[in-house]
Amino acid sequence: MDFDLVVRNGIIVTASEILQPGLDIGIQAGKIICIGAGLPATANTEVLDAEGAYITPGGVDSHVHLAQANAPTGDGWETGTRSAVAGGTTTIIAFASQEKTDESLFPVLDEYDKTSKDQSYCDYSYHFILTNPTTKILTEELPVLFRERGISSVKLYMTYELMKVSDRQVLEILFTCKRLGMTTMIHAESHDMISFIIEGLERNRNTEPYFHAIARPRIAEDEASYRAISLAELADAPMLIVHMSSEIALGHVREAQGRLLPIHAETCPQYLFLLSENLKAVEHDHFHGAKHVCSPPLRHDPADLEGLWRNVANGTVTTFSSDHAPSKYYPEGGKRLGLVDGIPRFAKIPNGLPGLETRLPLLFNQTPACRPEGKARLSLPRFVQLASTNAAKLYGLDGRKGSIAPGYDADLIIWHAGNTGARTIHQKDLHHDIDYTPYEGMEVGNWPRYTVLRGTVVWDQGKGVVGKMEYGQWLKRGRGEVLVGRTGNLPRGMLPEERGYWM
Ligand code: DUC
Ligand code: ZN
Ligand code: ZN
Repeated sequence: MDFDLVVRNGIIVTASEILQPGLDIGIQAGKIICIGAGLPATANTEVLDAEGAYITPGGVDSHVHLAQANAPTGDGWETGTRSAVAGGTTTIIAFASQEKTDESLFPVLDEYDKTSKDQSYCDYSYHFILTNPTTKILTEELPVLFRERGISSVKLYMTYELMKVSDRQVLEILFTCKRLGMTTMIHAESHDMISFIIEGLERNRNTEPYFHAIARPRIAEDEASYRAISLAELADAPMLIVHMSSEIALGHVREAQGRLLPIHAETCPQYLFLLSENLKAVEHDHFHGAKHVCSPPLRHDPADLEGLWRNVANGTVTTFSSDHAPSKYYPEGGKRLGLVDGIPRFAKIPNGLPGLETRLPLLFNQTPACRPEGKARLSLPRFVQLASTNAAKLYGLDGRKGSIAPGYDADLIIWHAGNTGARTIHQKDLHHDIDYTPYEGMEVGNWPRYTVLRGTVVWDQGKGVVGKMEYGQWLKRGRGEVLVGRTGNLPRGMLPEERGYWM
């Protein structure tokens, strides 16, 4: 067997196992062909020595915003995906977003395709954000988008005047997605609670960045999450609640999962590592807290972080994504849009943080690879589930992405051996096109030494990003897998024949 690449001498970690040390991965035409001891190398074979380091699947980040019209100072495809590979991520799923006035999704998709074509360092796909789910879109367009373009998931917002859909529309979308085999993602925060509080804060002139966290209390997420789960239960449809930040809301998810409802949860680094006190930051000017404005907001108490970590460890959380949705701080159109005539107005600060490049090192730092005995928050296989495998399965990429096994794309992270990869996170070392990182100064015990995408090294920590921008491929996705529970449930108290009366 003539391999193009053999990766030797690593410790391979999958979503279920840590394989014995010293196995080789044989790669041909971008695919993993076999795993074994002492695989042969010919004159045509490149050999990469992992030197005993852990090897995990290339990261799959299923929640990334690039080239979004509402974030003109955010990352585009070139810079966003460059930072992805530098942090070990080989696949992203970004968002193509419908505006309320868009009557058809096809022109939206074509426009968005122009922003990504030949401009991605990593492989990619899109979710569609639906803001105006007309009958034509639901009955005629979504089936074609799924069948022909491989877009098998949509995201909905329960808040934001310009984005939100009503509960009735959520139901219509859930029933449609269930029928088509698409996955529904939902941003669950109560719009009415938030807009009511914002009015009061503005009336009382409490408009500094910190008040963003006051405007969107945990109860707004808790209530909307429970409502979203109830709508999914009525529709008997799989759902993923995105960027969860509240232990109570995760408790609703866990309770639903306990009843075998197919409810999945996503969380993000900011809700595991950062607190609302960051919104009071005044490093260079009094408005610096704006750098930490994201929604849901950062929570107040270290106990909030602990609550989330428990849900990461106990299996309630299905995916760990960056929600990379940044805006620069200084340039016009960025975070300082919230400074109106010199007066802070938190409600006008663009929402979102950068995090694509730092997502995996921050999580890997919580595994036994970087922590002393007994101090790790998650096992290495659990890291792999959260970093890669679960998102690949949930969003219809299984068999190709998210695992180290024969037949899969040869997407790998080769970490540094032992404790030789420790690093402090500094903005100056990152590859995004954003002028800050919220993780500045944090220490991580390891960093990807090599990132391999389809058998090609695209990141080499010694040399930098060595992949080519046009190398990233569009991924036509299939039907997502239900990873938690199952469909076929009856809402509590409903008679078996009841749905038949109205469906
Ligand atoms: N929702 C996201 O998914 N990302 C950024 C901001 C938001 O509200
Ligand atoms: Zn959101
Ligand atoms: Zn997002």
